[in-house]
Amino acid sequence: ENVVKHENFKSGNYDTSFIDTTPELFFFPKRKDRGTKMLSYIGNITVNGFPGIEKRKKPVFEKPRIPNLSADVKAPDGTKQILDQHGADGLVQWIKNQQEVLLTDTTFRDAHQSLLATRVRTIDLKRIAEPTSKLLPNLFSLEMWGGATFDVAYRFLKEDPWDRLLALRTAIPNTLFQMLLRASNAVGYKNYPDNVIREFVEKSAMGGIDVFRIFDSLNWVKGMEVAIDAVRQTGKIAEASICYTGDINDPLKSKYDIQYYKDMARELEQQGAHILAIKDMAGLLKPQAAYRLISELKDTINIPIHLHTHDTSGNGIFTYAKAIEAGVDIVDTALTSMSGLTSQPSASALSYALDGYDRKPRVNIESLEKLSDYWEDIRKYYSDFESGMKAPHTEVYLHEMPGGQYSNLQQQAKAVGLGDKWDEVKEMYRRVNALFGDIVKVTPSSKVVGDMALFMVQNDLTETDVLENGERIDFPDSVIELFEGYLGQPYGGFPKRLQEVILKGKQPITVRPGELLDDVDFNELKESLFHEIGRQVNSFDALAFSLYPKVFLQYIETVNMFGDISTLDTPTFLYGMRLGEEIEVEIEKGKTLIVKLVSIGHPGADGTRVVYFELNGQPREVIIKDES
Ligand code: 3PY
Ligand code: ZN
Repeated sequence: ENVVKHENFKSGNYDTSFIDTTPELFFFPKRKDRGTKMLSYIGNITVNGFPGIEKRKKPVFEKPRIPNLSADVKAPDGTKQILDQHGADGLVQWIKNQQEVLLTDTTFRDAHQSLLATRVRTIDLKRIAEPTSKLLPNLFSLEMWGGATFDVAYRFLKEDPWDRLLALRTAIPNTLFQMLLRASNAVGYKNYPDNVIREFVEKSAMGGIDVFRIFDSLNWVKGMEVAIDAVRQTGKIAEASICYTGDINDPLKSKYDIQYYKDMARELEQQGAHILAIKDMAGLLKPQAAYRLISELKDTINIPIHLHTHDTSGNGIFTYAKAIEAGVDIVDTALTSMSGLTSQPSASALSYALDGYDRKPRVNIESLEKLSDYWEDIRKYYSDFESGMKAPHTEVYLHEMPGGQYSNLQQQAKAVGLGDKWDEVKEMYRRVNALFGDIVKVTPSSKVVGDMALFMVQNDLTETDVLENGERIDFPDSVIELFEGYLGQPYGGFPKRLQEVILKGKQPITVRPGELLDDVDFNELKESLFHEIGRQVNSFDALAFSLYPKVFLQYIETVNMFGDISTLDTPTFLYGMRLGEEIEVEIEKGKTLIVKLVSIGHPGADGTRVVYFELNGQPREVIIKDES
């Protein structure tokens, strides 16, 4: 464990002499009993339940179907080797030479961000990593990191997202790894100092990210400059995005017309983008509009085009088919059991849809189906995080909510007691967008629209109340920050009257927020964090702390209390154990604990219960506070 957590190992800067020349690896901190810590976690979840999961007896799940592949079969070389051998420009040339449309699989990131509130844990990704690498060697990339996964890993899953990156990289040597980077907002919800962005990109590249999909939540190109440059410095792929909103073929939605997209595409190409992404985060790009957009962009720029959509309306495959006809180079799909609705369209469905067409992607249907079986089983673990959407929602064309936000905002609404007013919240989301002057809505700007919608429903406010009595209203912090200019500048500017009532005399900024923010002194930060958490702090921890100090410290606190719970199987992690059940936990390679839940005592006068286990056959007890 110490070896993998060590800085040099994480940065890839090591060789076989690493362990001999790094004696600090052997000064283990005095180890508290790992077994007891883990039992405390299991006991606590068994007695009190997991946040966001309806408390009930742990369901019995089938063993997930993992494709049975011979261990001697090596993963064939793929796009990763092309980048490593021929560099970014070589890879771009290779993309241009492909006749077939290429696929990015999003199952490891956007699919579960969009369907399961980002809750899929590393252990479930790791188990299918090697089969994925062997069965899908023709993918362009695997989107497997970034977006909300980083924050959610620390905040809810209590695991280290960097470990996910390193583990998957080891298991998948042949396919490009792609991440979603919110430009100056990194993987957070606000602008960070420039050196945090540069450091984050550098360390992510070292950890194994090859393709950085960079977007600004207001499509403000200035806000993307630092991130694009930072990625280019690493020799990796800068895939700069235009977030698609509105409808280029609807004269009533003329704010974002075809010219707007062409101008922005040209700007991003000039900024040094290797690939242009059209990031249709809500799934608003209709088939005919896709044909027109891709055709006209192809005539405007020389770099490859990568299209991302969400299937919320049910039109995803049709949109892709038209985009492919117009010459799009790469599209984003998910494995069937994790596709559709707010997620990406299915790779298999697309492949079948293109039967007989010369740009049909080069993927093996049988392989896709086998991997999909695994995800069908895994998805059941996380059923409490599903949005409840059972059929396509064409209403997305009205509220324009990003697929990745849908289940998250719904969770947020439940958390503030508005679970039964979800329809009202969605309608308010649409109205807030209009009030804000029709802005691009994608994290974090979409979160601000969501926060404002919740705020208005909760306080029973209308647009008139806001505009006429806004001086007396305390708006959510995120709304104030947006209107101060701390997320950048929206196309066409902020509505003036609204900005005045929200800012109450404060002056907004119009420069790039990064120009005003002081660099973070990472050495100083590591030093003070070392004192605060009482253990060595590597660059990954320092970055996490600089992005979300509170969340990171809470994560450390949980790890101190319960140890490394990322090794627990997901049903146990989420539901605890059934009486009499026995599980195995591999806490490190070759070291397995056998845990049996024997009985749970009645609550004592102080509200605690004794939970009785057997750990490797020995009786153990933990005392758990019953929160009910
Ligand atoms: C994210 O930023 O997490 C998104 O998925 C935006 O679409
Ligand atoms: Zn998306």
